[in-house]
Amino acid sequence: MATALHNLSDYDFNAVPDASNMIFGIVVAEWNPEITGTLLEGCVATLEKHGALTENIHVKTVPGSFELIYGAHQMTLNDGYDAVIVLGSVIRGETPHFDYICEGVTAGIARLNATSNIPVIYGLLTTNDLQQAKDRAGGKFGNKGDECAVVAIKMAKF
Ligand code: DLZ
Repeated sequence: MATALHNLSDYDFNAVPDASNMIFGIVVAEWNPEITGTLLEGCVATLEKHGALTENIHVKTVPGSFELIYGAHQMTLNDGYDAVIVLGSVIRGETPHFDYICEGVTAGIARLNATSNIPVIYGLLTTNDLQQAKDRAGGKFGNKGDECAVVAIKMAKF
């Protein structure tokens, strides 16, 4: 059955809700720290820009991106969070390890989104080389950490 047609002007796609009453968990991977550190800085700064209180942004580190799944799952079990954000950087190497990690993390986070009561935001950079990662972590293509913060706020309000 066709859905009712709404006016586009009913929606403001650019509006970001106020985050001052929201609590966020961030899980960040220690692999490629130059990249994940910058993702984290951007993410926290953007959450705060939209009103989140510093004490309501809880950061935990995990050794590598594969552990983001476990870390995020633990945070979803904690009643207090409005959204969880995972931040990692996987850089293609000489072995198929890259594909296994990317596919594993992607499937794991997708599954958490389908089974948890809160959204889990996917901030995993998957790049062929370090320069591509830098371009997306505060470089010419912006900072994926900033984007994840805005997505987390919007999804927390969903
Ligand atoms: C093993 C591994 C490799 C080869 N590359 C990366 C990477 O580019 N980025 C990342 O975050 N983690 C990497 N890891 C570590 C795995 O994510 C994981 O920590 C280990 O396989 C142990 O479970």
